[in-house]
Amino acid sequence: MKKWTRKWVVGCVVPALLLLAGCGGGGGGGSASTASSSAPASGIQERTIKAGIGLNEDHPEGQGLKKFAELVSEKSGGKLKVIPYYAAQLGDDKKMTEALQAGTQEITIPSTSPLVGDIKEYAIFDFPFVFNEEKEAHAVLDGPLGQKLLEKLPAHNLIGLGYWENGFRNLTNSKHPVATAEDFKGLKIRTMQNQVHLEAFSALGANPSPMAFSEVFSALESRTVDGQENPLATIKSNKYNEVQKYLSVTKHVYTPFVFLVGKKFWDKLSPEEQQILRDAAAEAGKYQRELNQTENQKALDELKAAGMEVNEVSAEEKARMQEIIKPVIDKFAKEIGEDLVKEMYDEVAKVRK
Ligand code: TK8
Repeated sequence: MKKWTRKWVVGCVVPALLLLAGCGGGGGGGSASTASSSAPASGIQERTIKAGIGLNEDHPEGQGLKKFAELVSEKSGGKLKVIPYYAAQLGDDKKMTEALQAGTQEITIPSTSPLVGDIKEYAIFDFPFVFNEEKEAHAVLDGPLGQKLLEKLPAHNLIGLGYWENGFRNLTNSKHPVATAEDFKGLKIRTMQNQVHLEAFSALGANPSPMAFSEVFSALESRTVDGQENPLATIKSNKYNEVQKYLSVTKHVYTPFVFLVGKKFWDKLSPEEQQILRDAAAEAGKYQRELNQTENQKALDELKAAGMEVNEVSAEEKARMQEIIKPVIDKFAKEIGEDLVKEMYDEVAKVRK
């Protein structure tokens, strides 16, 4: 009895606002005992939220995360404190996602590509040459298909609050410009840990080597691999120009970021707290995408100025690359579900009309 009283005092009387919000309801002590173990009915508690990403603070993803932290603080009257960790300080995409599932980290914003081992449907965003412009990708991600994929996440102990942007990926390497399908031959290219990327680069005759993101710079520097592929702002932010000579504007695939919250943590939040995180992720995401597009445009000139040799890739050559990769894509489309793949192409066609 004594114990129960102490718990009640700590849980309800001390945070006076919570007394009204979470523990009120006329004398039944029941709601007090649920406050620490499961979702409170309402109210905002003091919480510290660890949010880690793979990219640097100066990258649009880092700036978006910073904005998210500010918005959450604002909306919660300073009670919810998001602590951002940049540059894979807490680990790479896969490791941080596992930490969310285990409940030892609250938020991460990884590329969808390394999640495909768990959630195979995300592989549709690894198909090369599906999107030509950002707005086509956004239509798919923000529409019913993107939503459907977010709904797969809770079964994996994750909650998805929407998609941020890494963007169109381009190839860099230390050997020669890549302008034709044949130019891939023999190049040792670091890819994300993703089967579609692996098989697509193999089909082009390259020698792909899957690797976590934080290992890429030193692998390029030591020439363990010849090249890598990432969006321009990411190439710039991670200073790959210091260890790579050639930048080929392949725009071969658009890969998104997915905003993830650990379900174990999410289930402890009140509906008000959940709404704050939802709203802040959407608002900061809009800001992040806009900034990302500006940065991607600026980065090309900056990388040239930094000494990279840049070449464009013609539409004809891209079509040839697409043709070579087609058997790989057909195979994965079967595995993922051809309806889902068709839904994606239909949505893109709608935007193009
Ligand atoms: C950052 C990664 C990265 C991705 C990669 O955490 O691994 O190449 O493009 O941006 O998600």
